Parts: sequence; C-alpha cells; structure tokens
Amino acid sequence: MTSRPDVSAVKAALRTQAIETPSWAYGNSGTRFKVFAQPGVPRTPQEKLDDAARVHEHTGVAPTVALHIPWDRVEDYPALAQHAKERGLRLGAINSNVFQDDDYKLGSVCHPDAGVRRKALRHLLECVDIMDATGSRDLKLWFSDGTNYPGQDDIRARQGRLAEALAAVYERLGDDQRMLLEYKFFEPAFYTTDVPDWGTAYAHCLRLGEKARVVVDTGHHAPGTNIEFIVALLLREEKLGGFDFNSRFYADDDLMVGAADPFQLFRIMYEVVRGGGFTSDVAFMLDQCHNIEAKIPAIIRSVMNVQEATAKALLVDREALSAAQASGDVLAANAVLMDAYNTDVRPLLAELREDLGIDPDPVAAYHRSGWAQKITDERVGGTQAGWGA
Ligand code: LRH
Ligand code: MN
Ligand code: MN
Repeated sequence: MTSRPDVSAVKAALRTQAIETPSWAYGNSGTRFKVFAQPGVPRTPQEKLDDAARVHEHTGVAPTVALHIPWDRVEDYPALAQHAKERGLRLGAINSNVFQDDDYKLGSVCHPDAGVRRKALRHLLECVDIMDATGSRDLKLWFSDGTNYPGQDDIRARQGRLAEALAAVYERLGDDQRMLLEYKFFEPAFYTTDVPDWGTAYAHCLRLGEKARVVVDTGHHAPGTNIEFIVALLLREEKLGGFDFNSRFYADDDLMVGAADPFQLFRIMYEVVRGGGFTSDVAFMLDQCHNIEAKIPAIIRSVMNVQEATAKALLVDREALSAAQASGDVLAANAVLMDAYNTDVRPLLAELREDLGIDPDPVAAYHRSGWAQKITDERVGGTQAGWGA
C-alpha cells in the first residue's frame, strides 16, 4: 500500500517556499586568476534588484534579495527598500563584511588588537542599523578570521574575543531580528579558522540565545561531510537559521546549487521537510557566483534546482519509510527514498507555475523576454561582485 503524499498537498507546500537570491550573484565575479566581465551586469544595487525582479517574475518563488555591506552600500536604505517593493521584491538578509579591509589581515572580531576589533564591531552594529532601515530580519555573519601558522595567535583567546563581539551584536538586535552565524572549514585562513564548523557556531549560538542560529553554507565542508546529518541535528536543536546554497566539487566553489550533487541537495531537503524546517524560520538563500555562465538564467536555474529537490523531498512516502525503518527492512527503506528522488517532478513544477500564472519554462521565458539584450544595450561598465579580482 502506498501513502505517497498527494500532488495537491505537495504543490500547496511548494507555493509557500521562498528562495532568496544574493545581490552579489548578479555582478561580475571570478577567481583570483581572472574576472571575465559580462555585458549588461548591474552597475548599482538598484540594478541588481532590477535583475532579481526578473528571477522572481519567471520563477514566482524568489521574492527577497540578500544584500552584502559594503558592496551594496547606499545613502538611502528605505529608498532601496522602496525600489525593491516597486518591483515586487523585499530586501532580505544583510550580510556583513569584515574581511576586505587592510586592517583585517590578522582577523576582525578575533584580531589581537582591540582597536581593530572595535572597528569590526562597529561595522556589525551598522549592519543592524541597516536592517532597521530595510526591514530585514536576518543578519548573516561570516568571519574570515583565523591563523595561518601554529603559534601565530592564542586560539582560545580568539574564541573569547569572538564571543564578546557576538554578545554585543546580539544585545543590539530588535525583537524580530535574528543573527545567523555561518561557519567555513578553511579559507582564507589555512591553519585555524575561528568559526570552522557547525559545532563551534552552535556553541556560540547556544550561549547567545534564541535569536542566534547557525547558517549552513553547503560549500563550506570538507569533502565527504554528511551535511544532511548536520541539518537534522541543528533542526532538532532548533538552531538551524538557514542555508547558503551552492555546489562544490573541490572547496568553496560557489557553483549553481544542485549542479554538482543533486542527490545531496535532495537528502538535505528531505531532512528539512522531515525535521519541520519547511517554515519561514529556515531561510533558503543562495550564495553563488556565476563566473563563466550568464548570470540571470543561472540564478533562475538554481532556484528551480532547489524547487526540484524540495518537490522530491515532499514526495517521500513517510509512512512507508517509517514502516520499513521500524521493521528493519534496510532495502525497502532505501527504496522509498530513492523512489521519491527518481521521480521526474518537472511536470508537477510546470503545473505549479501555470497555477501561479507564470510560464512553465522559466529559463525559456527569460530568454524570450528580451531582458538580456536590454541590459546589454543600456548598461555600460558593470561592477564586480566585490571580490575574486
Ligand atoms: C564566505 C561566504 C560568506 C560570504 C560570501 C560572499 O565564503 O560564503 O557567506 O558572505 O561567501
Ligand atoms: Mn556563504
Ligand atoms: Mn563561501
């Protein structure tokens, strides 16, 4: 007997999903070897929002855009929020940036010098001011802090400095605001990183309180790491704040989510569904760079990849799975999961889009729209995403 969820329930759940796109994915980016500039890329944060509006128009599920400060610094944030609103968007997470200043050579909030630490903290607090102005809920914190050589600095003391800064930021958060702490196992530091893993991020968030949660960037783990386990655990502890989705083959590759390992993405989304994380408490964000491919269609494709993995996860016959698990039927349990994964959900998603009144083929609709030609003609001298030169 099958108790597979019915299609209308799956479609109803998919309608509630929102996938946030990052402003920096619309700009030029590259590796430390070369940035291949593309024609028509945005020159301003406003133009990034104009492009993001195309992604939302064609997918129907990308209503918010994450900002990165200072890459998206503007004079008037309420005006930027209004610009977004007029295009059917909202401003999403504010990403802080304490990694691009000469002062941060030895770290930011973990730096041995109190003056540099104060400067970094000022920036983080400024990001909360920006959230107040934009109406953003989440502050996303990623620190490049770490050391390159054994003995370079006191690892323990650095944890203390980190905790102090995080506590000051936490104190400043409004009632409806959260801070999401992102970990990454290495790079740019190569010996120690001050927030290298979920355990470190979790320990800090636990001390801070309810409003502090961990963000899982799928590209920030050592090869072979079981990311879905981390997701399951963080959800169980009510400490999963969101995702920075992307794919990796080697390190922090920032390729399109679902491109390298769609099965892993499905397994992650299954744990999200299973763990009750399919709510607005868990932010589904992209964190990607499109160095050689056209950016807007790549972002549309990425949104669709997350949707496909989610649809498959929602299709898992959880009753049959529980029964197989309870009876110790290893092969049957595995078959239930694989059955959902191997389902072609593209027709279901095409139907969902038709229900939403949008084209069932978002990439084709974008290509037909003439937007790529329009921005190529109108925009000259697009900006770089902010790093990778
Ligand atoms: C660090 C990271 C973090 C930054 C972004 C640009 O590797 O994933 O989220 O804010 O890249
Ligand atoms: Mn990230
Ligand atoms: Mn990264």
